[in-house]
Amino acid sequence: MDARFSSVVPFGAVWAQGNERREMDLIERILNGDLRAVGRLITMVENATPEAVAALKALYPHTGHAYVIGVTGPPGSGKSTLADRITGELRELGKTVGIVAVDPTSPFTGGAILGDRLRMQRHSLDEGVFIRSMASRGHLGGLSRATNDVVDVLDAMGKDYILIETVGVGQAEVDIMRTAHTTLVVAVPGLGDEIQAIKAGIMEIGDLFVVNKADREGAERTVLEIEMMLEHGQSDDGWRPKIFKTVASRGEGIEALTHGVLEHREFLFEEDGHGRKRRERTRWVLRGLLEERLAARAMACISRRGGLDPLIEKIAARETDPYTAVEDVLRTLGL
Ligand SMILES: Nc1nc2c(ncn2[C@@H]2O[C@H](COP(=O)(O)OP(=O)(O)O)[C@@H](O)[C@H]2O)c(=O)[nH]1
Ligand SMILES: [Mg+2]
Repeated sequence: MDARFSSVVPFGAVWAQGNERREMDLIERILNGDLRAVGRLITMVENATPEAVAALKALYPHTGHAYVIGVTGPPGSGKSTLADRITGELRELGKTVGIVAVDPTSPFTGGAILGDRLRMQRHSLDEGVFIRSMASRGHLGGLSRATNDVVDVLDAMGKDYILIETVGVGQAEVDIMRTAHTTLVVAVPGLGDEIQAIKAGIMEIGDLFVVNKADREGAERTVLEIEMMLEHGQSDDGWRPKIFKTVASRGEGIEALTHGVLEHREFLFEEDGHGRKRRERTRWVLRGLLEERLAARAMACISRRGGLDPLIEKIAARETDPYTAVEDVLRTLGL
């Protein structure tokens, strides 16, 4: 028999210790900004492994320092180009930046993300910038929470600013933006209907509005349209959303936009809005986790009792009702 296996310490315990050591190592490396370790953990987060949860727990005390900027708007409106330009401005201020490009439609590294990479290539050799794209596949608990976790990882690795770029505008994007302190909503001239379409939900979460591609005809009208929409809404924290015109591809208007972000940041700090946003984000993460974990336990309980189908049949036959069935499961779980 191999001498390693005849040790007095059971093999399982040795293995667990080895695992723990590897995990500590991973945490340490991430805190030191090791890019490969960060990349590995993000992949683990994307695959929702138990090791990812353990690592996120260990990293959590080291989070809460980064300032998170969300960039959302229709595909092709110039979000990646804007993110790239804002990154340039922040780098000039001596700040480090993490970029998370979220593409819920692409099941693999598709054209859009490849394009994003190209547009952000300017910073690909800059050690102060970390870029990561995320696809939608297999996110237990949803893409928005996985994104939130990835932001925590970049926060723990010490990035000063983190930019989250979404692919389009919809409910998924609204959820993703919950992680951001400042949300930029990007529009382009000549997309009147688009603005109408994004009016609900997205308009409410915008702290700053960007009319990009201002080199195109109709930029002024788009600004007016947004102004009109903003007049109807009233932000509950006293911040008056601002509108910026940019030509991201030429870098025009980016300095003013970046200053707008910093101004909103100042505003949040003064009004304790920073703490409020953090608590809102925490509330949302907590609720999401609770729902997910409780539902998983309930489903496990149901499958131990033969699965959902027999239960559905019983309800259909009026032998029981959905309320009683759920109460039964909760009682079994001790809830
Ligand atoms: N004319 C013009 N084109 C731009 C501007 N900003 C970005 N683009 C181009 O618009 C296309 C889409 O930009 P991208 O940043 O990928 O948009 P995203 O899908 O929102 O991330 C690219 O070809 C950019 O070069 C701009 O201000 N004016
Ligand atoms: Mg993009």
